[in-house]
Amino acid sequence: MSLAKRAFATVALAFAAASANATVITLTDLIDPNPDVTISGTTTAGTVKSYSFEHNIALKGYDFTKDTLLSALVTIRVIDNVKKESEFFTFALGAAPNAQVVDYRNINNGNVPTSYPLALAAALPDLSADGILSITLTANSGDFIFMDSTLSAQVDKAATTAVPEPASLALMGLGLSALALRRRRRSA
Ligand SMILES: [Ca+2]
Ligand SMILES: [Ca+2]
Ligand SMILES: [Ca+2]
Repeated sequence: MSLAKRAFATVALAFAAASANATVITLTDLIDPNPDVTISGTTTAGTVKSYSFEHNIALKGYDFTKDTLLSALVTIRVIDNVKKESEFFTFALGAAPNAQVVDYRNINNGNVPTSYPLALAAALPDLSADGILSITLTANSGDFIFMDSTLSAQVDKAATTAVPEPASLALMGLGLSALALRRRRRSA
């Protein structure tokens, strides 16, 4: 194999190695209303019956056209330290036909927040499609206070396509012509 051919093969191998490396990363998104939101089954001043918000991992580096969403976990934190009673409430993740709806009964009364970790199952395709997941918290009776929601997603970043940058191509071309020149000189 000529020197030029060997040099070219080495460069080609380097590009192939770079393109084969897919990486799994964790993206997190926090929704933290300030002040916290009181959600109440009986609408009173300063409360809502339902509260909706959106997690968006497209803004955190998820490219829905190329990346693969492997899994996601939403952790919703609430507290019931004002009107302490037994409440009925619903968390709805995603939209039809990929909605994931969970009904709950009673948040512990007191000053310690309660965490609800929800692994995305039915709603995973909703998030995967565009990086956005809408969530609606509803009080059917009683009340509670929504503190914050954290989405943590495992994303397989798409393999970088082997498109060498113009600069690398130019350098490679330069190297090859130098080699060719040397060979010509030597054989002359
Ligand atoms: Ca309660
Ligand atoms: Ca309550
Ligand atoms: Ca908050």
